[in-house]
Amino acid sequence: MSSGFEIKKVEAMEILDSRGNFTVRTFVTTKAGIRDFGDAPAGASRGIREAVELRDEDGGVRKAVESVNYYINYALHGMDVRYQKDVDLTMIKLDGTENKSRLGGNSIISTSIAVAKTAARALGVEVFEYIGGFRNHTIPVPLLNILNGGKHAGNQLKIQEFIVIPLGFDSLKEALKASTAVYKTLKNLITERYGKIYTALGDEGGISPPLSKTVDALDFIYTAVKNSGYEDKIYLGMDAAASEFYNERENVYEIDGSKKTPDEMIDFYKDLADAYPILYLEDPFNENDFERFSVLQSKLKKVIVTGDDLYTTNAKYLKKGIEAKSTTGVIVKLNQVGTVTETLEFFDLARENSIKTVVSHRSGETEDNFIADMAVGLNSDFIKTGAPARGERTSKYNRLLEIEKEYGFRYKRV
Ligand code: 2PG
Ligand code: MG
Repeated sequence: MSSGFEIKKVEAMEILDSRGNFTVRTFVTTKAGIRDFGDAPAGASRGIREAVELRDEDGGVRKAVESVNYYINYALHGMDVRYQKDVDLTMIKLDGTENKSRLGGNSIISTSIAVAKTAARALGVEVFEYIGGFRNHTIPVPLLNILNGGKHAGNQLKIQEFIVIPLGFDSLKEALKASTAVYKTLKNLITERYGKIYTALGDEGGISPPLSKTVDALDFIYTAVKNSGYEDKIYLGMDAAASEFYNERENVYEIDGSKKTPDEMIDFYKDLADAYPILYLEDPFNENDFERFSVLQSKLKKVIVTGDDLYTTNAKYLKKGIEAKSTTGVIVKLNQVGTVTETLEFFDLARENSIKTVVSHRSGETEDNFIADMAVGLNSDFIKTGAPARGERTSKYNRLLEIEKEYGFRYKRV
């Protein structure tokens, strides 16, 4: 008997991402004619254990589109969109590789997201409700990357992201009001010192001034926080993305004009955490050094040391991190592992172990706001989705504002 929830067609196309690269958008249509889409985002500072993004020689994603249109479309035909796990396992099996390199992580994740959104639409519920079920819903605290360095910028800063964290507000709207005030104050401070040209926006909407030292960036941001009057409510964070400046041959980190041993890096972070109200530190070491993460976490008890490239949203590696007590936070990125089902498994494992969750965008994004619904649905602690600027970032913030206004969920306390 046909229920109408069965998949009639899975079809992909090439669309543009926020860096002007092509990426995959996949549409799923049910027999009842319900249709929705999912997009594959793209990282620049990728972890070595991530699902493989299938790319053509000329940078396009036609091969990935073909994966969807032929193999995936055929394999999922007639399956029920409400059976997300079956759908995802079918794609995993069809791919047959450890890192989804045959069909492509981008083909699989865009389909997986499209299936989830189509199921919600077919059931007539919001995407966050569909994902969350009985979980409490709250609006996650945003980690706003307002100053860019590393691979996302053209300056000399080695740390990739300088983040502000608005805590203790009554709503996301209030939190964003305060954060945008800091963002604008920071822009003014940079304009005064270096000129307006350096307030042009980087990949994630942060500014990228001509700074070269980590403390200088923190100084500017902290001054902006104080000048805006939010010293008691806005904290700081960083994503070092340290694999990008790790020199494996010499086992040193090349940062701030010097070479630092892993032990010296521990002191480096400790000094920064003593000098500034740092609450969050992502990927402070290279992606294989589970032990150093845990040494740092044990020394900086108040800081949420967080694994991104360390885990690549893969439960297998998180288990290792839990054993080593590597971090008290995890980044959750759908396209790192490649399916919604595996992402949820990873999320639940983190939750069961009282690890803070950060649902995250990629530096290359589209206007798809699925992660906003996912963060609310899963009751995530944080969402990391860039500066409060550029459409592909604001689409997530605006969806959160819409959910907050419409449903009145409370702003997360962490
Ligand atoms: C990160 C991400 C997103 P990318 O390292 O956390 O901010 O960057 O998407 O380039 O890996
Ligand atoms: Mg990161």
